[in-house]
Amino acid sequence: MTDNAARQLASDLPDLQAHWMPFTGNRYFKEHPRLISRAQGMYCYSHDGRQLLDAVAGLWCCNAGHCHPKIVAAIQQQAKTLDYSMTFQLSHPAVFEFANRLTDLAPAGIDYAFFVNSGSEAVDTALKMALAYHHLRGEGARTRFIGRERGYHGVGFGGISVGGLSANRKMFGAMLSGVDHLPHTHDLEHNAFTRGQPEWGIHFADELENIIALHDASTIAAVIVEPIAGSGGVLIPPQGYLQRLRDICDKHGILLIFDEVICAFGRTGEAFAAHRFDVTPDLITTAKGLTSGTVPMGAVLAKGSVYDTFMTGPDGAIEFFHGYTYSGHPLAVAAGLATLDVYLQEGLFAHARSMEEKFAAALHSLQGEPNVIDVRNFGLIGAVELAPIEGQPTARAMQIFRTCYDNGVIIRTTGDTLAFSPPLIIEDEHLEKIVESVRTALRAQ
Ligand code: PXG
Repeated sequence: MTDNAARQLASDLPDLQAHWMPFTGNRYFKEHPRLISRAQGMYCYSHDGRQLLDAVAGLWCCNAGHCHPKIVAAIQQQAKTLDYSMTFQLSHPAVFEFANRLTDLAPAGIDYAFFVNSGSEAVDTALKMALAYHHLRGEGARTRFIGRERGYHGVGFGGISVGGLSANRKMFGAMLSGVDHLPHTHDLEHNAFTRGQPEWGIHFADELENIIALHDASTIAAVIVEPIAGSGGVLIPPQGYLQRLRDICDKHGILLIFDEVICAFGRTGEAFAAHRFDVTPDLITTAKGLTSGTVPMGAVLAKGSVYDTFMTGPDGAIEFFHGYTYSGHPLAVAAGLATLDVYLQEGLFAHARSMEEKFAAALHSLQGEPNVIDVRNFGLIGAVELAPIEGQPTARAMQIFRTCYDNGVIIRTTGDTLAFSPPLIIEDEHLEKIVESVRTALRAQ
């Protein structure tokens, strides 16, 4: 038995050794484990009996709150009715219903849903759709993608290639070739402590014209951006920025992909950020809130004009050579249908919208606390950026994360930014507890 195993047995923990944890400092974690054993509504409960208010909805995903009884019941029922059905050349009824319901909810013109199992798969699928779309239209030279600095699009080779976070890219070789990046839109000098969308910064979109001029539009397949960049630090698009990207893409025949893995399903107070910003892309990637985080699932939602381009060729021919064993898995579909019911029947998108001002006011009340250099917000997504400790980037935010955890609140950090994306069921008392816990942690530094 390892030392760890002995210690864990003594404290009723499992042996932590064999699990290679994702995006985690494994050695630190295994010395300082934090395990969540159950969750309900706004709260998680740790292995050692703490009640923890969840200010990040799991990992930006449990939008309906944890263990919602209707979603739980739907999953239980499905598990004993149909565990699995092939979805290649055979299928099951509910997946069609889910696609219809989702596309009804999506912006006008987005009429088709392709199911996958995660955000990363959604991104790779959308990139492949874009390449194939141009190929089918006789423009096979359009093979380049334009992503954005500080963008996060998951961890597949496509996603890290168009993504703009150096740590996620630097050890993984050449990735996809032919990718360029827009500049990110974060500028503290002009926009620090802005509530909602900054007025300054639309010109960042014009950089797309320069990139197009460099490579020529005839070589570019698609531009992919998160409407609000999440993992890269919660970067809110300047006013008019997304529309400008749309206009430039239209002018040059380039597809626009919105990666709404975080932004969809009420995060901005609407079903999709595309609604809230009133800009319709050609493809939307989504996941997370699609099933409120309960069963892994993602989707690519496509404009009719994209789908129609594929619907050619001989009768019976497969139009898109792509799909996953678990595309449209019955359990995920059941969870997704129940999740949509909960969102709509309980008015959670409208509730999120109604909490937006209070959420903004609460976060912005942290302006002036020690080392706070920016606060930004949109919908129920927010960030507090901290001045890094010299020579120790990320350490200050991690310290605040740990103090908040010890005080019963789970927040998320990205770099030296604290990120907030609470379940949409949040009420005043939760908001107050989150902000006071962060305030206390900031003052205790
Ligand atoms: N696109 C976006 C915009 C995302 O936020 C993905 C794609 C990938 O989804 P999957 O399901 O493959 O993880 C994401 C995921 C964080 C964090 O701490 C965020 C994500 C994943 C892990 C950590 O900010 N977002």
